[in-house]
Amino acid sequence: MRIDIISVLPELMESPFQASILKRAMQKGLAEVHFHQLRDWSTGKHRQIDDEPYGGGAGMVMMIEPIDKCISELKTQRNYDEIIYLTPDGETLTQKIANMLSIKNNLIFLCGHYKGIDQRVRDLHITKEISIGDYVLTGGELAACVLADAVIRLLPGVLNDEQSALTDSFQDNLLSPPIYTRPSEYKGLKVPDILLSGNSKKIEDWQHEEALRITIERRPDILD
Ligand code: 6GU
Repeated sequence: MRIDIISVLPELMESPFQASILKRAMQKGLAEVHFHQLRDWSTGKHRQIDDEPYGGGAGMVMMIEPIDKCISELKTQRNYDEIIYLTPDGETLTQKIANMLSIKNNLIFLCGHYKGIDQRVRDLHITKEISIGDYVLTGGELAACVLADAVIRLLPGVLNDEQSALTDSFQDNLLSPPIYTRPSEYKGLKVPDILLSGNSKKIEDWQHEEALRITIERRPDILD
């Protein structure tokens, strides 16, 4: 998978891809992420990429020209499956959306800033608008990292069997059951006996019941 990320602050997004699982995914050639500095596409004097809104109002609007030039150039190089604008008024990111994107080959993520982008960019190029939750960030960059992480970890070969994405919370509409590791007792706090029983059928039943209990308690909205 290839992800092209367009932003005025690409440096903000470097470290998430330089550690742990995402780093390994890059090194193995399973994913490549390319950053594009939007200002490189400005034709203005001071590499300007925003301007005042028509009709007035507070805040600046990201101009159509630099974004269109950047996306149009990328489109001449390969076919993109989705061109995604990260914006608080987009569709809220879910595991289902991450699963769907993980089977694509080429994606563009466009990070918004200021009051947003000229509507004509959305009409012309954007195929999907995604938010990562009901709160406001200063820009789309952190959201782009969240989305890239959620998608890249699902690519075949990125996780090993132990890290398998199939047992993640949300993947089966259930949150995860409680987990424990050694020691079996710490300051009087004991690991549930069932997990030490060696009876894998009983353990599985217990884990499912606990997952169900926790989901009903915390997130009844995600249950089938
Ligand atoms: Cl994608 N962008 C911004 N600026 N804020 C957000 C967001 C995106 N998702 C949630 N809040």
